[in-house]
Amino acid sequence: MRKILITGALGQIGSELVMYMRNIYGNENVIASNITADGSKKVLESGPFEIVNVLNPQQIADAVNKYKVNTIVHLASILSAVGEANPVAAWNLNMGGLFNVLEVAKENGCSVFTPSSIAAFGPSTPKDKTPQDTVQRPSTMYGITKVSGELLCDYYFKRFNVDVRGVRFPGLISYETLPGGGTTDYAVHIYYEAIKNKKYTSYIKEGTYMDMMYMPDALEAIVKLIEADPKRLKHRNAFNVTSMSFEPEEIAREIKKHIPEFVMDYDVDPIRQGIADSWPNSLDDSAAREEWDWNPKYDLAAMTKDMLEKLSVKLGK
Ligand code: VAH
Repeated sequence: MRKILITGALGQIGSELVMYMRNIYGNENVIASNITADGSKKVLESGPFEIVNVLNPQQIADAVNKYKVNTIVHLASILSAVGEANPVAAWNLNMGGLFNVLEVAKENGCSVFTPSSIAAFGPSTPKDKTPQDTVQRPSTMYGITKVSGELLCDYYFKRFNVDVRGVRFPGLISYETLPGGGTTDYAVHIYYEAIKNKKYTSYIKEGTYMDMMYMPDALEAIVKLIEADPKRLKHRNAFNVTSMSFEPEEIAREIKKHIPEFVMDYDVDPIRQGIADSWPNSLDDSAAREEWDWNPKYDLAAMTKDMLEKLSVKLGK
């Protein structure tokens, strides 16, 4: 039976992954951990919770030993926009935290899942249908930590036989917990603003394509890869995964099908626009489909319908 420790469990992915995994593996077998206890009551009250600062390896080891953990899902990370504002903090947390998790996993025989990102690609990467194996020269500190993390995970697998796996997530869209300082966050905020104010001012300019994914598909991808037959895996860390690629005008048009009076204008943020311009327009996710049956269910139309329905309830509109 899996005993799973999730770091960053009160963040955008973690707050939903904890509940998703508790439904599959049992509440007591999924230990949520976070640097603070400030977040989802559902997570805090439905199963074990520990305060863990991933920069303190003893706290990770104590949680692993206390619950006899055999699987670590490492999500604690600083995202792209916050990372550009605080590059030293981003390097320290993203690399220091991952290193500590891999060392604890090595010493305790744990497997590891940790996500990379489309941010691991840069301006010299082929932009359309970006291949699984290609040039990776990211131009953001976040992207540098992601490609470095991919290489560190490959090293721990090859050198120490730590069963570590990961995906390159695109922008993740969800209604439970807001994202924490990314570049793709506009694709979440637009839904909140459409319901609250029927208008949105985008900080990403028209025509800027980025890969995106609805959270239900992301949660399924994590568990599918964790449970995949290792003999099928030709890659391990950082499978390209995507569900859709769109630019601001396309998501606005889809919202207008539900809220006809919705209007969008632009006030472009040069920093986040520069980050977005350095990323791919679309990924080739064929390796994930071939090696562990990746198969997303939500496209832009289905995601928009569900997001607006769920947010109308959440926002009492
Ligand atoms: C960010 N949402 O914008 C994250 C993600 C692909 C982007 O890594 O930084």
